[in-house]
Order: sequence, then structure tokens, then C-alpha cells
Amino acid sequence: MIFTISKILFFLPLIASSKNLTTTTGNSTTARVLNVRIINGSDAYIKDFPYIAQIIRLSNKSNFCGGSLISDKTVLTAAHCLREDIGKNFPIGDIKLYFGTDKNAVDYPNTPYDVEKVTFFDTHIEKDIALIQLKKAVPKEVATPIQIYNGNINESMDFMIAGFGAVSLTTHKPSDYLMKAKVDLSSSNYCKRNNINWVNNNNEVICTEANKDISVCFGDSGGPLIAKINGKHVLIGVIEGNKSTLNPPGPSCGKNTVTYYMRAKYFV
Ligand SMILES: *[C@@H]1O[C@H](CO)[C@@H](O)[C@H](O)[C@H]1NC(C)=O
Ligand SMILES: *[C@@H]1O[C@H](CO)[C@@H](O)[C@H](O)[C@H]1NC(C)=O
Ligand SMILES: *[C@@H]1O[C@H](CO)[C@@H](O)[C@H](O)[C@H]1NC(C)=O
Ligand SMILES: *[C@@H]1O[C@H](CO)[C@@H](O)[C@H](O)[C@H]1NC(C)=O
Ligand SMILES: *[C@@H]1O[C@H](CO)[C@@H](O)[C@H](O)[C@H]1NC(C)=O
Ligand SMILES: CC(=O)N[C@H]1CO[C@H](CO)[C@@H](O)[C@@H]1O
Repeated sequence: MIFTISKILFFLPLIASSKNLTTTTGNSTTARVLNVRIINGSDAYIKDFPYIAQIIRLSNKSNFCGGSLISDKTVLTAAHCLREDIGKNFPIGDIKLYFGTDKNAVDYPNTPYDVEKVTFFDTHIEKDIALIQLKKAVPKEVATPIQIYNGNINESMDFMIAGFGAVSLTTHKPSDYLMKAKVDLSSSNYCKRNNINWVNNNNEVICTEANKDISVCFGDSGGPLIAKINGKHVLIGVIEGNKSTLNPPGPSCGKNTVTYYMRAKYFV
């Protein structure tokens, strides 16, 4: 099931549907090889994305959203991962975070981390970015934080997204394994047309478009938009939502879509 359109969002958030826990079979080696139905992304390994957080809601056993560890006790994610609407937060006790694994923690749970508090950044308009303070620190052996990039960004940089997002256009099921895909910054008319909050890519909202047939809308909401600078990952933004560029609208994932992100440096 896909989340309904939030009042302020002009596109559909990338929240993953819940998974049927009883239907997962096989061992990880076998499953990993077979799990190649992702929308043109590729397998990602935890050693390359050691800051990845999985956000799971206990009440509906759903790998709901992604996030990025930015200090040993702090995770950056999307606001719509933590609330239905302004003032209607999901209960903190219902949210658990998992680190240090590229397997979907719904099926392969390791140590859960509890939420101490959440912080939002709304001003006169709603901002789809939030911080989670954890009750206890994540040890270095489990996960290492990613640094937020403070410089300007441009189209010649290498950008990537990673997450456990939907694995096909027809099912909204999350992936069993962490996946990644390259994305390209865009400043096309579609970026403005689909989101009035987009100004340019060195502002609060960033826009990317599908590179050829590679899906740009592949990660869960809340997950990272990463740049690779001199081989090192830096955090640029938080995955917010995707939208079809076709008229009438086609699928909002894969070809002919734009994806929006909230730029981390303006908030943290
Ligand atoms: C999980 O439950 C909440 C209500 O507590 C609901 O808003 C949300 O859509 C559910 N998610 C899924 C994937 O079922
Ligand atoms: C979930 O699993 C149960 C038991 O195998 C099955 O009856 C049900 O149809 C499944 N539901 C979905 C949505 O796959
Ligand atoms: C698990 O994977 C191993 C190694 O590939 C294989 O030998 C074994 O048969 C698999 N077990 C199951 C239950 O699929
Ligand atoms: C793009 O940004 C990178 C990293 O800051 C910088 O090295 C490069 O010179 C910039 N390129 C352009 C065309 O501005
Ligand atoms: C995935 O890539 C293939 C081959 O380039 C393309 O035909 C297909 O449309 C792509 N899938 C999506 C959902 O964009
Ligand atoms: C990967 C992903 O979650 N893509 C989503 C983009 O938005 C549409 C509309 O909500 C979903 O159908 C896709 O699953």
C-alpha cells in the first residue's frame, strides 16, 4: 500500500508498502542472486554505505523509509516518514531503526535502535526533512556517520541514491536487499513544473531526472542523495518524492520521472 498524497506534497512520497512476512523464503545467498528485478538499479553492499539506516514501523511490520546516520546518535530522514501530517506524529515507540546491514531488517532483524526524539524544520511552509535522535549511540563497528557536504553542487558531479525502495512499477514491495542507482541533476522545466518549491539545485530542493532508463525513484523516502567526491561519499540530500513528467501522468518511477530531495546543509 502506498501512502496517500500529503497535503503539501505535489508528488507522491516514496514510502514503501508493507511486506508479507510469511512469504519470504530462501537463504540470503540464494535470494541475493535471484533478487535482480529492481528498476534498473544494482546491488549495494553495506561496507560501501555504512551510514544507511532502515526505519521500520512495528505496528505494520513495514520497512517504511531510509535514513542516514550523521553522528553516532543522529539520523537524517524525511519528515513524512515520521508523521502523517504536521502535529500528527507517528508514536515514537512504534519506530525502530536498524543499521549495519544490507538485508531488509524486517526479515533479517539485528539490534534495533529506539528513538529518543524527533525534530522538524517547518517554517511558514512544511519542510520534508527531519532529525531523529537515538536513545543510544550506534557503535563504530555497526555503522559510521556520513558527512554533510557544504559546497555547491553541479551537474558534473557523481550522484547516487541507495535504499530498500520498491522493486518494480507494479508491486510496491520493498527490496530484500539494499540497492543503489546513479542519478543526474536536472534543471529542466519538469523540475519547476512538478514542484513549486524547486528554484535551482543549489537551493533547499534538489531535482534529478532518470538517466536513460535507470530509475531515479528507487530508494525509499528519507534515504540519502549521495555525491562521490574523490571516491568518498558525502551526503547531499534526503529523498523526498517522485513524479511523472508525462501528461497525462505515467508511472512516477523509472523512465520519464523527476525525483526531489531536501538539501541537508540548509537544515543541519
Ligand atoms: C502503517 O500504519 C499507519 C497507521 O498507523 C498507516 O498510516 C500506514 O499507511 C501504514 N503503512 C503501511 C505500509 O501499511
Ligand atoms: C501473505 O501470506 C499469507 C500466508 O501465506 C497469504 O495467505 C496471503 O495471501 C499473503 N498476502 C499477500 C498480500 O501476499
Ligand atoms: C543456501 O545457500 C547455500 C549456498 O549457496 C546452498 O548450498 C543451500 O542449499 C541454500 N539453502 C537453501 C535452503 O536454499
Ligand atoms: C563541480 O563541483 C566540483 C566539486 O565541488 C568541482 O570540483 C568542479 O570544478 C565543479 N564543476 C563545475 C563545472 O563547476
Ligand atoms: C529499465 O531499463 C530497460 C533497458 O534500458 C528499459 O527498457 C526499461 O524501461 C527500464 N525500466 C524502467 C522502469 O524505466
Ligand atoms: C521506488 C518507489 O517507491 N517509487 C514510487 C514513486 O512513486 C510512485 C507513486 O507513489 C510509486 O508507485 C512508486 O513505487
